[in-house]
Amino acid sequence: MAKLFDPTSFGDIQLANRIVMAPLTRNRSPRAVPNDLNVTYYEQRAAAGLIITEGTPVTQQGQGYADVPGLYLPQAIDGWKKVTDAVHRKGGKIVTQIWHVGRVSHTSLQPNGGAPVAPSAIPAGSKTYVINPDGSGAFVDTSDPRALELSEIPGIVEDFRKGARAAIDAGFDGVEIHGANGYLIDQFLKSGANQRTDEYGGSIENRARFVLEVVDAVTKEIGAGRVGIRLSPVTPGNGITETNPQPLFNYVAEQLGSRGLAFIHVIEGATGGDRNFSQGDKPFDYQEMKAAYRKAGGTGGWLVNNGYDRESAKAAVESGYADAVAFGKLFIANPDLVQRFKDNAPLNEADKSTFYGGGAKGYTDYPALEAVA
Ligand code: 8OZ
Repeated sequence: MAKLFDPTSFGDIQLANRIVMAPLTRNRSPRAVPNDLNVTYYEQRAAAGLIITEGTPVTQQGQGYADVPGLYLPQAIDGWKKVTDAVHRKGGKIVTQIWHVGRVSHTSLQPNGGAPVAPSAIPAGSKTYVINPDGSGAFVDTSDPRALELSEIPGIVEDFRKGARAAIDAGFDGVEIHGANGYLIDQFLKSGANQRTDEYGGSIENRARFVLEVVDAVTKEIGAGRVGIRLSPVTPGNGITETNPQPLFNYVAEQLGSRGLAFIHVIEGATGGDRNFSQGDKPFDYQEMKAAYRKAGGTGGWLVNNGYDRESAKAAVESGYADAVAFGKLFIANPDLVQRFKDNAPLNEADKSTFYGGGAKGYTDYPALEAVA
C-alpha cells in the first residue's frame, strides 16, 4: 500500500513524496520576470514532492493578469533559472505551468491593447487583475474577446511548444499544461465558450482537438515523461460551462492515455471551493475518468486537488484513489508543509488579503516550525 510520504515517479520525474505544491497565482513578478523574492518563495517550499509553479504565460497574448511571470522574455528564462537552481540545490523537483488565458484578459495586458482571443467571441464575464497607473492593484472586468481565426490556431500550439522548450532551458524538470479553470484550453473544450463550426468546435472530438494538438507539440519537444496536464472537468471559474462534462473528459482522458504523459492533475469540483460542485445532470465521476485513462494505457501519476487535508490526502493515496495530492492554500501558509504533515503539527492559516500582489508579506514570511534540537 502506497503512503503519502512514499516516493514515486511521474514519468521521468522522481518525487520524494506525494505531497505536491499546486500552481498558485501570486502576482509578484513585475514585467513578467521572476525575481529574487520569487526564488526565496519557491526555495522555501522545496521539500514538496513536486512544485508546480504558478501559471506562466507562453506569450504576451496569453497574459491575463498583471505581474505574473512569463516564459517568453529572455530575462524571464534567466530569472526562472535562479528559481530552478535554488529548488534543485535543496533536493526538490519543479515544473512550470504553461498557460494561455484566452478570453480571461484585459486589453491593457494584450499586445497593442488588442482584444483577448478565444474560440468564440463570448465574454468570460469574469474579473482579472491589473496595475493602476499609481502602482496599486485592482480587479477589473475581463475585456470582450474576439474569435480566433482558424489560421491563427497553429501559431498558438507553436507558442506552447516554444514555452515548453523555454521551460527546459530554464532548468525545469518538466511542464504542466494549464488545461483548467476556464482558460484557453478549457474554453476550447467546453460548449459554453466554444461555438465554433469548424474542426475545433461542435463534437467532443472537435472541441478536444486543440488540447491534444498542444499535448502532442509539447511532448514531441521535451518528451512525454516530462509533461503533465491540469484539468477541471466541472469548475465554473471564469464563466466556463459545460452541460455534459463526463463524456467529454472520459474522451480526453482516453486520448491522453496513449500519450505517455508524466501526470494528470485533476481539480475535483469548483476550484478553491465546493468539492461536490458539479455541472451536468449528475455528479461527475472522477474514477470513471481515471479508469478511461488507465484503460487506454495511461501510466502517469493521478494527481488530485481541491480542499484536501492531511487525513483525506493520506486516505486518497492509501486507498489507491490517487497517486499524489496537490495542496494550494496550505502551501502558501506552510513552507514546510511536508514536515508538518509528518509530525502532525499545527498549520499556519493563510491570509487571503496577501494572496495576489504585494511583496514579502504573506509570501515569504510564513514561519517554518522550529527545528527540533
Ligand atoms: C487565481 C487568480 C488568478 C489566476 C487559475 C491561474 O485559476 C489561475 C488563477 C487563480 O488557474
